[in-house]
Amino acid sequence: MINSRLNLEPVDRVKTISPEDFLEKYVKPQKPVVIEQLTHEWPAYEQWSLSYFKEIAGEVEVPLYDNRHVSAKNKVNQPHAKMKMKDYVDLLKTKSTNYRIFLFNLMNEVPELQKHYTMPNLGLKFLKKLPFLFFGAENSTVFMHYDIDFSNILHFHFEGKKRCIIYPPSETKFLYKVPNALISLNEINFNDPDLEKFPALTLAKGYEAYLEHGEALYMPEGYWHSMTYLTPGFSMSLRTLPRGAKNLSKAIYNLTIMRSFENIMRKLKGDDWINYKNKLAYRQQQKRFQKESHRK
Ligand SMILES: O=C(O)CCC(=O)C(=O)O
Ligand SMILES: [Fe+2]
Repeated sequence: MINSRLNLEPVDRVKTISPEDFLEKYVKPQKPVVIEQLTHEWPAYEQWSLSYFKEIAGEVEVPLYDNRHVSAKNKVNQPHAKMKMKDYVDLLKTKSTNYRIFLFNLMNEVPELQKHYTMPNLGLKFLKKLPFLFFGAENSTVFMHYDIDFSNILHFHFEGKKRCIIYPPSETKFLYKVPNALISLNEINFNDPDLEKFPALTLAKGYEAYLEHGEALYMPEGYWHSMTYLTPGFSMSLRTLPRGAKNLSKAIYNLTIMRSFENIMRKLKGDDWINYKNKLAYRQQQKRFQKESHRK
């Protein structure tokens, strides 16, 4: 375990699960679970590796992201570099890069990959058109965030080993959320948090999971997640739309009003807007923390 100072319990693990049990025990209560053998019948389970992707998608130009902080110039969704897949896989194996592939629909470029998996029979309808891929080198970390569309996510991991720290939406109030964004303060390292500076984190109750080749993590709607690649590897995520009207309307709000407002403010105010939001996030969180501690 990398740190035991955050309040994290291990995610439940099952080898396999019936759709009835999955819906009843995990989807209804919106609880995460790792399904260890969901991919064992897939050709992907045998075939997918970094070397295989180099072979089958070597010439595809892939967008890459590193962990530079958000600024008016560097929008969250804008790639920081591009490279051919074959060169990227070589770089990954040298272990010394922060560049990650994030939310890339490689299946569009290499449709053959779609023959290597099937939609899991878990009682949820996954969106066939949106199988996203993520790649990372040893020790690269994906900042703490939740996904804009509030979907239920099945996150499959391949090749390496990965650590996932996740929090239910109920914990948002302790996570130093940046206003009008879906991220925690960039400055927090969830693998080694400065709890003197960010004491509210000690109140947040979350989960952690270590994923190995072929394992799938179910993350319910609006769950916060931060992933660390412990060895070079890659993941695929499948998603479903939120089930209730409340989260669906939040998703629509995020994708429309929140995004446009953010873009306008960044255009008008640039980095001042981003610095203002970060300071506000910290101040508000500290105030809430002090109130909460008084009550105890
Ligand atoms: O593991 C990663 O690289 C990011 C995963 C993620 O953010 C997601 O599946 O939504
Ligand atoms: Fe995500």
